[in-house]
Amino acid sequence: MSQSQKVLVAGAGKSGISSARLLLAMGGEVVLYDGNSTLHAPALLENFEQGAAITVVLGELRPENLTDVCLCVISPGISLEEPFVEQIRMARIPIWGELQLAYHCARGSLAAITGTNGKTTTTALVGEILKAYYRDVYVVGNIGIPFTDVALKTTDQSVTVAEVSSFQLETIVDFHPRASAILNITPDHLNRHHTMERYIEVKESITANQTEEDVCVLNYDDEVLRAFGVRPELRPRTVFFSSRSRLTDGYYMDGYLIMRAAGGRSERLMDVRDMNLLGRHNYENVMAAIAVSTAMGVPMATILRVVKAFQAVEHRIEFVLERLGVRYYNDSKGTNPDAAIQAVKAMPGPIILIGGGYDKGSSYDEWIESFDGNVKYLVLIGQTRDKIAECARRHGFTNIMYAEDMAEAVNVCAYYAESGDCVLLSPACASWGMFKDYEERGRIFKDCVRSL
Ligand code: UMA
Repeated sequence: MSQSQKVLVAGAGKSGISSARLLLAMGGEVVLYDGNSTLHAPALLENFEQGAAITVVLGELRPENLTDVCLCVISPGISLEEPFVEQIRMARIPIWGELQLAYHCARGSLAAITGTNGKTTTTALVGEILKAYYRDVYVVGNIGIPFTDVALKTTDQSVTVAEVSSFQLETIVDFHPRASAILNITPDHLNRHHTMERYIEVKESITANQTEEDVCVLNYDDEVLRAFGVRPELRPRTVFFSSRSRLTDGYYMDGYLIMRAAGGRSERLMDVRDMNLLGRHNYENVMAAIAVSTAMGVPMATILRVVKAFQAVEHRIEFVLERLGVRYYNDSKGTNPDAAIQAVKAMPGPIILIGGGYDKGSSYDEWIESFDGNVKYLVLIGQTRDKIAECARRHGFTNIMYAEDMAEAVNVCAYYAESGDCVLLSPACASWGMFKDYEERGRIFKDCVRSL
């Protein structure tokens, strides 16, 4: 990036601020654009040094804002179908995602983890494993710390693990991880990607620039990924994991044991009862983390030691507290029906469930079916309340209550819960509309629970 280069950064959230800082640090000039005209430009500028070569444009992007712009770095939350993106394309300005910019500027080796669910837990676990073996480790991406935040700190010796969303993958160019993982693909974000085919294609593009020397870790139990793993044009070496089938090569479960197989010979790695994570989906996350960490050069003894000590990440089936014999769990990261199904299945007792939120165009049928007699009451909040209630009634589930906010929802749950029950926040919906993000939703839930 040279002094003369002017870059339009689209989106003034975490990714945009961090991209702008990186570009400025490299000597570039930045136009920071956000479609939300109610943002406050002076407050945004406080994120930068005084006199930095940055201007803020809010609301409408005008043609003159694109004068001399040679690149657009777009935030993951912005759809490529936004009208201003067409303006940028017409001006023949290349579009990179924030992830691509970070990759372009970063050094060292990289592991990248995607999938509809489990990617935050798997990324955090791989991060802990890498930290136990390497000195200079960064854990970044969709997990909450933009990769652009640390890109300039990385060195040839550093190791980075990135949680990568489909939104970020839409705008990669030469993004090339040494190890990639696709944990599973179930319907999500269809309001953005429109079809399942397109969503799958975007997820699979994590391997687009990998070579024969790289590794791609895939879930054998996911039909789409099983077929993808044996496609002749897939260049990286495939490593499968399975919680349902005995594999001749890869990682699989034999009862409670995680096994590693190579050339038809199997060895026992660990007993899942020796770790703190609950549920089959977590055993899958652990197998994926073992496979990725192995591909990143960490010895098995180190990997297993860290796996056994690892605790659930915040907001993902996170145990909050026990009160009057009722256990409270925060699964605010259950932002789609599939993730929420996993949380329902992982609960150790009858459930009083808080669900609902922003409508991403999901279908809730499978989620409601997964209740399977284990959910006593469903307390609904947010925009999707009516849609979920209607779906639940169609499936014969009628123990439904509405709450106006999280405090009311938690109070209703506490009132109906009996000793031995679990109160679970696992909304199956995004948080937008009622909360800034799923983290805020989870924290508010925990605060309400603690003040019961
Ligand atoms: N904006 C526009 N025009 C639009 C849409 C948004 O200008 O059409 C502006 C908004 O006004 C806002 C800014 O863009 O000011 C927000 O940008 P963003 O939505 O990209 O959010 P960031 O704060 O940059 O956070 C992003 C990720 N958000 C999304 O992908 C929606 C965060 O993932 C991620 O942690 C962060 O970068 C750091 O890498 C969150 C997420 O919800 C957790 N991810 C989705 C998920 O996990 O399901 C993919």
